Amino acid sequence: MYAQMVRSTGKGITPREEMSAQERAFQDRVDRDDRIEPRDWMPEGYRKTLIRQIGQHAHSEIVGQLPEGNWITRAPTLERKTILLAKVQDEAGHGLYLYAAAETPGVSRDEMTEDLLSGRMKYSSIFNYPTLTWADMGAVGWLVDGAAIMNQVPLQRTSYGPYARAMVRICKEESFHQRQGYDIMMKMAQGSPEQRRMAQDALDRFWYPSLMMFGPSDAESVHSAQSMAWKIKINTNDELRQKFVDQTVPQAEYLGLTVPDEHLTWNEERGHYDFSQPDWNEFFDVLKGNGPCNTDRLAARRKAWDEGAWVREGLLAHARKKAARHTAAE
Ligand code: BYC
Repeated sequence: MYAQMVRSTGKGITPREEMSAQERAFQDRVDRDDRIEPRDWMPEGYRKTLIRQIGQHAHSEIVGQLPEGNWITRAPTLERKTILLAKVQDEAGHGLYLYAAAETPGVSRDEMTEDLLSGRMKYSSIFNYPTLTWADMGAVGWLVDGAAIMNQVPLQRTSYGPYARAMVRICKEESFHQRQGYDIMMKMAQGSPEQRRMAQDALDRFWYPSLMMFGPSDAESVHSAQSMAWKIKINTNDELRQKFVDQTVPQAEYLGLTVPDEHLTWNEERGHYDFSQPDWNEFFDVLKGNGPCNTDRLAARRKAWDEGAWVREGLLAHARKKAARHTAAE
């Protein structure tokens, strides 16, 4: 019932010789790094990919508030509470910019929400994991926002203008989020033995789900080739995952914590860390709706949607009255 349905239909790139003249001219614009704007002609596949990716991203920001919202009333100090509150509010703002960007290629926010609630649209797998202790607020900021930034900084150069522009502010705010998470981890890692244990436990539980955020391996990624040709995606899933591991392992070492991967080693020849892949069966299972929190997350979104119905109806009634008054005055 709460499945985030796996309905990938990507089939790789349309070869240039099979493109219409209009599609070729569009691809040339993308290749020249022109920005595509909402009123420009675009292939139907490009439009659909934008709605899928930006919409999924918007849903992730909104659902992403839930695991952290859980800790606002439980934050250990007033200062931590205000910081966390500000972060969660930022995520709401990100959701709003992204819904606005996703609407520009021609879908309404209501339709996207209905698609989320019916399981036709996804949100990031990471938010189907619970936040069990205060250290999880550190791990979420450090690892989850860290992974989000790794993915989103290149998206500032994505070919679609409204998406690229939304990313600029989002990335600035995500960078603050990541630092606040790392700051919590530092305090915990330098704290009592119990606090250190909590910090290690949070890293143990969030490490592999964070690696999953970048999506399936390149060999399994159905959309990467076409999305990269259109510059909706700038890097492959595996490239970003590797960059994330390379950046994060020294940060864990600085904290004195151990990344839960016995195969993690620096590969001098490649100039990168070798690391274990996440359990991809678990990833696809979470996408199908079977993660620990899928049911709760969608139930919370459905409740908010249902309880907000009177606001939407009131706004629509007001807009109709205003339009009627305007017409009568003319
Ligand atoms: N979770 O062909 P692929 C955040 C789906 S959180 C769920 O590689 P694509 C935040 C994928 O949609 C991050 N589903 O797909 C942080 C596709 O299924 P559909 C949100 C996933 O799109 C802190 C299928 O698997 N960021 O910002 O080329 C607090 C095959 O995958 C996931 C974004 O959304 C996943 N992890 O690449 C609050 C960034 N991975 O759609 C908020 C923008 C894959 O065909 N998005 N799938 O049914 C992207 O960069 C890309 O969409 C992805 C996936 C890298 C996520």
